[in-house]
Amino acid sequence: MSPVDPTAPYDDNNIFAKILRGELPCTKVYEDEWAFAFEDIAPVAPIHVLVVPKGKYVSWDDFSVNAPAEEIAGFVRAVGKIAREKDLVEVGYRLINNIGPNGGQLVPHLHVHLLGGRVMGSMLT
Ligand code: IU
Repeated sequence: MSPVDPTAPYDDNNIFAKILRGELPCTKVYEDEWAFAFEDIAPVAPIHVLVVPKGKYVSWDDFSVNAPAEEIAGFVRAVGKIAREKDLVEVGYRLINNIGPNGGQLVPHLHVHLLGGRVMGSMLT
């Protein structure tokens, strides 16, 4: 896949849009008014969940600029709720959001990677 152009308009045919519409299968983990979460198909940790907003946002930049505050709050709370449901709060976990080409974003619908179930190494490289 090509790196995401963060300035491109939202593409209704992106793979996560299709998952959200139920047109492609996924292993669903969580759903509420604001967010939908499913298992990553290529997990890098015992728990690797992708959390996406139900709204159409290309990236964190798009979301943080254009989403209503209620939607941002709903999404952020959903991410935390999934971590709690997976009993990750005490042991800890990692959230990652890749943005644009340098960030390594491949799918042009905002998604937060929630990683847990193992000790994470340093990622500050
Ligand atoms: P990125 O942050 O855009 O680089 O992450 C994309 C993720 O989406 C990556 O971890 C893929 O394994 C994952 N993924 C998926 O779970 N299902 C798919 O059909 C596709 C990618 I394409």
